[in-house]
Amino acid sequence: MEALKQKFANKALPLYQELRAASKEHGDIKVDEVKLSQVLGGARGIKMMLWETSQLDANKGIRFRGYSIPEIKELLPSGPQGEPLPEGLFWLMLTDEIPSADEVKQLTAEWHRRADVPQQVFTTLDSMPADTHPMTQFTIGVMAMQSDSVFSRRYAEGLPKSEYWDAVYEDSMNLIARLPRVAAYIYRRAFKDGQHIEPDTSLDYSANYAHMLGSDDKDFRSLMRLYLTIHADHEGGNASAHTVNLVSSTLSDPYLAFSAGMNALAGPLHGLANQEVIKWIFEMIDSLGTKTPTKEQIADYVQQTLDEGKVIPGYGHAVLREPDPRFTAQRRFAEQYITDSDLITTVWKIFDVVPPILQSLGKVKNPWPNVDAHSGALLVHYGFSEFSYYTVLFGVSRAFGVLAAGIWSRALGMPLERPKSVTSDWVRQQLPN
Ligand code: AMX
Repeated sequence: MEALKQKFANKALPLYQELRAASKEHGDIKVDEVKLSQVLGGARGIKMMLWETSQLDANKGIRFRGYSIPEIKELLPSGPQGEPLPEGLFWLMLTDEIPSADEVKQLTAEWHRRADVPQQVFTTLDSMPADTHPMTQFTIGVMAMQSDSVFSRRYAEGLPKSEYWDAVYEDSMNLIARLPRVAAYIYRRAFKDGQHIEPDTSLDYSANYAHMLGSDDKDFRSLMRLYLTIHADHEGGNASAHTVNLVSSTLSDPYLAFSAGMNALAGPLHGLANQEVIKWIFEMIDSLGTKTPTKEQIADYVQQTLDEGKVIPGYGHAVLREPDPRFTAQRRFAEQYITDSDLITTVWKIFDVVPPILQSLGKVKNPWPNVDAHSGALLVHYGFSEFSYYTVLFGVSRAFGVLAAGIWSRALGMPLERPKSVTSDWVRQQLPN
């Protein structure tokens, strides 16, 4: 058994016993109360699922196994310019241990070994119009691999419950390994006349993905390492993670569950916001006729967007109540690597202008930027201006978190997820006369 799988098994199996005992002996402990406003308000804040890999603090942002993004950047094995390798984050999420550089190297090699994409994926993608939205191609590409699922095959053969996690681990490792090839294939067929680039197995996961997209720029490789690390997980309640959790709780295999989650990520209030942000900025620049808008011009454009009944993409969050540390990490990256971008300067001006305007509306709970407010401008800087592709990058990264969490869920014996719904008649009956 490879080292990562063994380490995971050593951690997970005792925890399974511990949580079962806790549920049996202390199952009546109350952990939450649900208000009507939560039932009618998208279930915000209701504690109702176990998610081992990360936890989100409203003010401090995401913690991966307790580590903040600056700590992750400091502690995880990194690429040549110091940006963390997402391989290390995956290891941490599965084992609760910071891996050594050598362990991360082994994981990179393991993923290269598993990275062969079945021909039917390319055939399926090639049968669709090249201008099909890249996120649609992505979920279809993932679904085209489902017939390879180790979990589905072994389940049909009578897999015992105690071994579910093992088969889910195999599928998750294969899926993560294959995603860059599938995702790069979609990019090249949609935007580069189908001129595909073969993988380079001498590179780490992120650099190889960047290479297959068409860039061997060393700074872009670093950006990809950072990007794939910081987008990987955001606890379990967000729409894509929760979808994966819900679907996999039915014992749908990781291919089915992950592609379901990607359909949630493809919504404009969630992962599609990264495309919406840059689209909105380009429209603003077009409409103002300048690439260097002033703060006053930006403020007027923000007001116009709000007057049209639209949201300001990249701002606000269902949980966060401070600027997203993932935004800040991207800003730091830009400060370090990029000196001459009007677009990035505009992103920073928007950051100065938008929060007070949203605050003045009196209803927006979080006026601060989220992860999506910055990423597009960085990608455009390195030549990737095809913004309809951006959510696919997010999706490749999100696989690390949701699939690691999925392995945990099966190892911990999590049951079918099935919360309770109510009708409006029921709601009326609760109200005072
Ligand atoms: N611009 C304008 N209005 C906003 C707003 C924004 N960026 N963010 C919130 N609001 C509005 C809401 O639409 C809602 O208005 P309503 O009462 O008239 O319907 C009101 O403020 C209260 O909303 P909230 O409680 O602050 O936010 P929420 O938890 O319901 O929604 C989110 C969170 C992210 C969907 C919302 O902030 C939003 O639409 N932001 C813009 C889209 C975006 O950037 N999404 C990406 C989020 C991160 C991610 O998942 N990748």
